[in-house]
Amino acid sequence: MSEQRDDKPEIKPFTGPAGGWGSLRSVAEILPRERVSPTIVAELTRQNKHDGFACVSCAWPKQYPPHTAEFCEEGAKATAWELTGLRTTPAFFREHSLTELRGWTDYQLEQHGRLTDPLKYDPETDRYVTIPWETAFAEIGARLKAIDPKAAVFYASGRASLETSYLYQLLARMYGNQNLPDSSNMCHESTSVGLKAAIGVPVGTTRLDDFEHCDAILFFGQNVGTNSPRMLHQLRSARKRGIEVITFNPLRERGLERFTDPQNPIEMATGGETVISTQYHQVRAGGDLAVMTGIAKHLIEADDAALATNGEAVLDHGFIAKHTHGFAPFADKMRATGWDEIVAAAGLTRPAIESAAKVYAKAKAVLGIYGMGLTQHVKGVENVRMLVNLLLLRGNIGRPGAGPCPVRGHSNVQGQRTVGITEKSELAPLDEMKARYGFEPPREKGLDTVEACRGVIDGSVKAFVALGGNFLRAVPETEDMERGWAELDLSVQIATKLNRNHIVPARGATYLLPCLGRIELDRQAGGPQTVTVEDSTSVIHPSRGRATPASENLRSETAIVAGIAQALLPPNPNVNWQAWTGDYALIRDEIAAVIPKFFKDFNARLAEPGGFWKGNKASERVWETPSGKAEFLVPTGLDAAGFADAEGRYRLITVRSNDQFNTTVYGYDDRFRGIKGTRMVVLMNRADIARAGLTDGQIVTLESDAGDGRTRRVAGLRVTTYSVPDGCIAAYYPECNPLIALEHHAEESHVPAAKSVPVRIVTAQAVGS
Ligand SMILES: Nc1nc2c(c(=O)[nH]1)N[C@H]1C(S)=C(S)[C@@H](COP(=O)(O)OP(=O)(O)OC[C@H]3O[C@@H](n4cnc5c(=O)[nH]c(N)nc54)[C@H](O)[C@@H]3O)O[C@H]1N2
Ligand SMILES: Nc1nc2c(c(=O)[nH]1)N[C@H]1C(S)=C(S)[C@@H](COP(=O)(O)OP(=O)(O)OC[C@H]3O[C@@H](n4cnc5c(=O)[nH]c(N)nc54)[C@H](O)[C@@H]3O)O[C@H]1N2
Ligand SMILES: [Mo]
Repeated sequence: MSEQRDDKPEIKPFTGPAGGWGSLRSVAEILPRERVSPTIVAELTRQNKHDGFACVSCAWPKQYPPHTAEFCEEGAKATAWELTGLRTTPAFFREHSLTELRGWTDYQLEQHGRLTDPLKYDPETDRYVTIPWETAFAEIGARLKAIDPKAAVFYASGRASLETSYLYQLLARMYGNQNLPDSSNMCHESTSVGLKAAIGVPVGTTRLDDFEHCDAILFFGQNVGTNSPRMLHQLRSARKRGIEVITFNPLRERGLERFTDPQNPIEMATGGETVISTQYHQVRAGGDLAVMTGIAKHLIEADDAALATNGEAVLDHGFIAKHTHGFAPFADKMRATGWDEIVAAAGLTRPAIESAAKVYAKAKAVLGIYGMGLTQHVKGVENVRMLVNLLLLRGNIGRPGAGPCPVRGHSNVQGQRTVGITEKSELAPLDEMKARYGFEPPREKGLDTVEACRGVIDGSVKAFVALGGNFLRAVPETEDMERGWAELDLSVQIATKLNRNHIVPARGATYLLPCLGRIELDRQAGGPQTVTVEDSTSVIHPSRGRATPASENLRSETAIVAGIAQALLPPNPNVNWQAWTGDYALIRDEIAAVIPKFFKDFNARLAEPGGFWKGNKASERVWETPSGKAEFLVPTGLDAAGFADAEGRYRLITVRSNDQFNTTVYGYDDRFRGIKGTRMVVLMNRADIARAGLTDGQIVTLESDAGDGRTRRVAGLRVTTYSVPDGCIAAYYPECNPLIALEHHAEESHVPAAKSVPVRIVTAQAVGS
């Protein structure tokens, strides 16, 4: 049922709610599929508990006190995926060459389970062969020493703990670069750049209990039912209080419509469900700038009218005067922008936009929740800033129930930035590290993801170390990237499962180093270890793994990073990799000393139930911006897509299914969208299908329309009728990444613009001719 059968998929609208029995069935199916033993199922009850482990799926905060089962369908899948009984052993690699494996799907590659032994690619036999850990470290150290440190990249995928991440950035900087891109560069970097400039902090200001105090939520471009399902509990309780949830999303996403709580016996028994969105607006891809302009215009003009007649003000003038800068030019721009332009760019009617504005104008405390639908556009940073503009108009930052709430992706992606995994000097504690360790940290800006890709393609990047992830599959410009990758001197992949990145070897040497997952017991010289992660709301949690490791030959991520460091760096009396690996509490002491602002008394604070909050100045209305105030931004336009419409050109939205975690494909069942057995679909509305002369079920090819003369194609996609706005189509990530031009990314933040990719549809005959 969740098997792949592209030629005979089952596609029919899903009529159930998010959650409910479908969610429990889905969990029940994945456990046997992954051969997870019954004793391991018990681990699920420890998920997201204070003495348990932090879920390895998304970064949504954990409720305290927790539910009996503080996990969701997706979290259970992620746990099962990590604790699988299946193994990808050295024998597997004796049987399969890399050439053969390159013909496999992403799903098949990960399906053989956990990696068990350190491996090195042998070009003679085109196979991975085992290598002792110490030999691997020594060879990696020697290769890195032989190149200019500026030509090496240290990527992190967002899952590794604060302890490992701190060591990782120290390793890169002591070696001589800050080429430290992480998955955040493909994700919420638009948030980090936009919020920092607007309100002085690079993260959201809201916390879990704000859901209890808000009286409206603006929900932009985040697919809660699939990507952060535990938030449905907070949304459900907020809805039970009668608050309004106004959603903007081109696709009708089930989790944003209706939810049945699988942990509520009465709802489960009676088929009861909660309507999540009270208004659902299917905005055009990239149309949010226009929507938000419309809302702001409505508010400002209503306020102008009220003031002219001595009525009640609509804007919070006290807040604007005391706390913000740049209001006047912003308001003028909103007044001057015409409704015709707004309606055309948003793809929504004026009454629809005004109905949202009216709710916002009355609400006393409003949360602005958002995800990739805002950040992954050419104007992704402007999208984020425009949402802040809206919040500032009514003082909706720094009071209970109000503020921006970016929903982060990987479970520790925000935390990795907090402890210095960043290519930007101003965000890393360089002076503190210099003083403590006595070395000169590089100050030159490092490479972000887009710049690292450029370097791989043009040959200036020679070595690539990856702390998790599937970089080659996650980034745009697949074809050039794979070609460039094959020319590298060195590829080091620290991973739990085999993926596409691992089977594209470097010309020099390729190492595949298998690590412990977070759910597994991490025993070091000093005994069993605890690690920490930071969630989307800046709360830091301990996580203790207990499950038996997938193989005796695994090492912890911390130990692997330290192993590379010891082989590469000259001894330094202040940096004791060996002792730190033996006892992670010592690493936390280092973090506390170097970043006291957030981590003072780090070890002691791990005992705080529910985790500890690292604090957030903007939430106290202290604005760490150059003006000392929160900044309004005048948007430069109304369309976030960054390209004009043209005959035959579509805006392709790349999305995740309910059966995947990023490039990891758990199965072929996107339950909420009613698509089973295939991921090779292109979702399109009925009128567009007819206008293009296509039929539902027809197989087509998508072709990039980036206007740079390059041919980029993905073939074999099934036209599937779906509710999306005119001119917008949707298809799955990562299958469609070969269509995205590297230079099609967000201005300022460099996040690849994966939510509005210019493409054309060509039929099989046309491609062949
Ligand atoms: N199960 C599961 N959980 C995950 C992940 C996973 O793959 N699987 N990935 C994790 C990661 S790393 C991340 S970053 C998050 C991602 O979580 P999300 O932020 O939800 O990201 P996407 O799935 O890419 O979906 C974005 C949503 O934006 C909508 N959208 C697209 N374009 C636009 C637009 O122009 N405007 C508006 N308003 N909406 C738009 C899409 O229809 C979709 O509903 O989830 C994390 N959690
Ligand atoms: N077209 C398009 N492209 C996108 C996106 C999109 O929406 N559309 N989204 C972007 C986003 S938001 C993100 S975050 C990136 C994701 O990019 P990445 O973070 O690079 O990719 P993942 O798929 O999360 O990485 C999966 C791999 O991580 C490894 N892994 C899993 N657990 C562990 C662990 O505990 N330790 C270690 N060391 N390795 C582990 C496994 O080998 C697994 O195969 O993709 C981006 N790319
Ligand atoms: Mo992400």
